[in-house]
Amino acid sequence: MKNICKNMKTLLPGLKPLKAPSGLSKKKQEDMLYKMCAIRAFDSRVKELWMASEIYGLAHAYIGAEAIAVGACEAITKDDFISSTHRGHGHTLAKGADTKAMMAELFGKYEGLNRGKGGSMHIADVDIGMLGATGIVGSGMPHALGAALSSDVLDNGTVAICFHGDGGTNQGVWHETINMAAAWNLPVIFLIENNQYAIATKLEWVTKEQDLYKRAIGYGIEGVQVDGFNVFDVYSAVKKAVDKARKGGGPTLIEARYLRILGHFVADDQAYRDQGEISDCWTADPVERLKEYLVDSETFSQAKVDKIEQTAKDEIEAAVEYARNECTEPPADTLYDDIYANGEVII
Ligand SMILES: Cc1ncc(C[n+]2csc(CCOP(=O)(O)OP(=O)(O)O)c2C)c(N)n1
Repeated sequence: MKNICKNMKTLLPGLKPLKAPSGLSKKKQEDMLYKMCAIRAFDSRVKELWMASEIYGLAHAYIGAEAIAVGACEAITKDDFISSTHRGHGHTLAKGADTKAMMAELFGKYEGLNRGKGGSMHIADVDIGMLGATGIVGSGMPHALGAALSSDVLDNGTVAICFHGDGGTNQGVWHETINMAAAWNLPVIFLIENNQYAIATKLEWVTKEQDLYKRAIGYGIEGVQVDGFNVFDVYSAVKKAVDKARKGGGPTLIEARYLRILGHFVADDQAYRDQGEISDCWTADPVERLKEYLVDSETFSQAKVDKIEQTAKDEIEAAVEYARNECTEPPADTLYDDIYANGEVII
């Protein structure tokens, strides 16, 4: 593995070479690489399209965090649930959303996943258990709790994963949700994506205990810290937590440590940040680390890895072309559709 800077070592104490868990099939490893490459390509194009004013609404790239969403979603099934954040493209793609319908949504087109009304920050795909991205920090917590409560009431064995940032952990709803999940022993995994920043605020400025997983002790549940740049680490920790939750073992708090590589939103130039720290982040690039591991471990040839990456890029490019050229603007008379569950609008 390439040199990891001192700062990185301090922030990511668990950073070590990748190693696939024993028994993880080649197919699963290929899926992981494909999805991580697709997320990277999707958000790289979103950044360009946003800067060119081709897509609407604020957009937050998931670049650098791909290992977290993919590692976690590979450990659950289509019937399970996830709740998301303002940085939700990676979660949605990892859960299996259609790339064309997703890109159309960001273009504000009628063929989009949410008919163009959700956009980047409120994208949802309930059919695959993706309960929704949300612009309100911390508000995905009760969504996941509700899904876990329904699993308990219906006794159907499903689990819910709640993705959220380190900034979200200082919201009141975070504490209320985990306390209730713990007290009622619900099948939910709280997955903190700790990238050390909430917009331009460093975690250390606002939180005394930097190891956020340790908060689990206060709720009487298990807490685990993993390297968020390492897809296999995330996968193994989430799989263990999911297996436990399905057997009635209750919630787990997982802190996936990574560093935000890009700005808070796609046009943020991070002038408030040490530029050396940003370039150092790229040495831990989760996509490159996975590609390197798969070739070095002779799981796949370099040609196969290149092909997987190119196929993912091509899929995203086809999604851009579809959203740009084949989709339509929402008709004006659909403005009030899909706002209330029963379709009634009271003005
Ligand atoms: C309740 C609430 N407070 C403040 C904001 C403004 N805001 C948007 S994103 C953000 C930072 C979130 O940081 P974090 O949860 O760590 O997620 P990250 O962006 O790092 O992935 C803030 C403060 C908001 N959207 N909602």
